[in-house]
Amino acid sequence: MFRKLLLATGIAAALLAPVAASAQDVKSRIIRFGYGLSESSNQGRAVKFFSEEVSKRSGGKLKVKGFGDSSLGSDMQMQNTLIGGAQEMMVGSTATLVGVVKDFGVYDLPFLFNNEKEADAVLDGPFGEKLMKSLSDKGLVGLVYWENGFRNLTNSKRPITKVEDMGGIKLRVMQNPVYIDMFNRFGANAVPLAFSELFTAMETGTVDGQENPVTTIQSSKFYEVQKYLTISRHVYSPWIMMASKRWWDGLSADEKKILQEAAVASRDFERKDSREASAQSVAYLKEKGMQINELSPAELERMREMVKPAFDKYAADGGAEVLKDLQAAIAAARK
Ligand code: TK8
Repeated sequence: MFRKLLLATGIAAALLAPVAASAQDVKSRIIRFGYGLSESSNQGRAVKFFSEEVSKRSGGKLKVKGFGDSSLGSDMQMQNTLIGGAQEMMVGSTATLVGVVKDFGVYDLPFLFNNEKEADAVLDGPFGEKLMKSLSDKGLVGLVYWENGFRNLTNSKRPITKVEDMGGIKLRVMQNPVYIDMFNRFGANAVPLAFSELFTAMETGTVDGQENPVTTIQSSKFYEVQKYLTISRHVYSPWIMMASKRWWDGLSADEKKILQEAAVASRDFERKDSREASAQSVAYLKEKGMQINELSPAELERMREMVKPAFDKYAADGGAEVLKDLQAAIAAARK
C-alpha cells in the first residue's frame, strides 16, 4: 500500500514538474533596451548577452530588443522616457542620474577607487544597493551596475604630462556638476555635453578633448579625431542597468525574477569582458596612431591635492552624508 502510494506521488510529481515550469506567469513581451555605445562595444556585447539570457530563461517569451548608438536618445533622454513609461529598459552612466537622485554624483569624485575589485565590492554591497534603491521613488528601477571603467583623457592639442598642460583645453565632460568643477580646477575649459553629440563635437573642433575608458575610445573610434591619450584613471565610472518603474510594476513576480537573474548574469559577463577588452585597447589605440603617455604617480598626487576642495564643495552642497558613507564602504572593501 505504502509503496503504491509512493509510486503514485512519484508519478504525480513527474507529471506536475513540466506543468509548473510552463505555468510560470510570463507573457509575450517586447522589451526596448536602449544604450549609447555601438553594437560592437563592450556595452553592446553585454546587451546581447542579457537579451539571450532573458530569452533562455523565459522560453523565448520575453524579447529584449537592443537599440545602440543612442538611437533611442542620449542617456538623459532615455532616463526620462523610462520615467514616463514609454521605454522599458536602458543602460547608461550613473553620472547623468544626478538630476533624478543627486547623490549619484558621489561616484564621480576623483581618485576614490584604487582598482576594480574595490569598485565591485562597493557597488554590489549595501552602499551601491541603497543608492540604486533610491531611484524607485523617482520612477526608475535600478537592477545592476556594469563596468564603464577608469576614465582617461584624450585631446587633439598636446600631450598632457602635467596638470598645466590641460590649460585652456575645451574638454567635453558628462552633464554633471562634479565633472565640471573638477576639470575647471585642473585648468581645462569643461563643456558638458551628451555622449551622443561627442564625436561630431570633436570632429568639428567644438571641443578639443574628452575623457572616457580606453574601451570606449576604441569602440567609438575617437582615435580618428583625437591624437593624444593620457592614462590618468581619474575616475572609476559605473554604468547602471535600469527599468521603467511604471512598466516594471505591471510585471508578474516570475517575470521580475527572470529579468533580475539575467541582469546579474549580464553584470558578471560584462565586467569580465570589459576587463579583457581593456587590456587590449592601449596597444590597439597605439597602432591606430595615438600618442600615448601615462601620468606619473607624482603628477597624480598633485592632481589629488588640487581637487581636494572639490570634495569639500560636494559635502557642503548636501553630499556630506553620502560621501561619508561611500568613503566608509571603500575603507571596508580595502580591509
Ligand atoms: C554612453 C555614455 C558613456 C559615458 C559618457 O551612453 O557619457 O562619457 O562614459 O559611456 O554613458
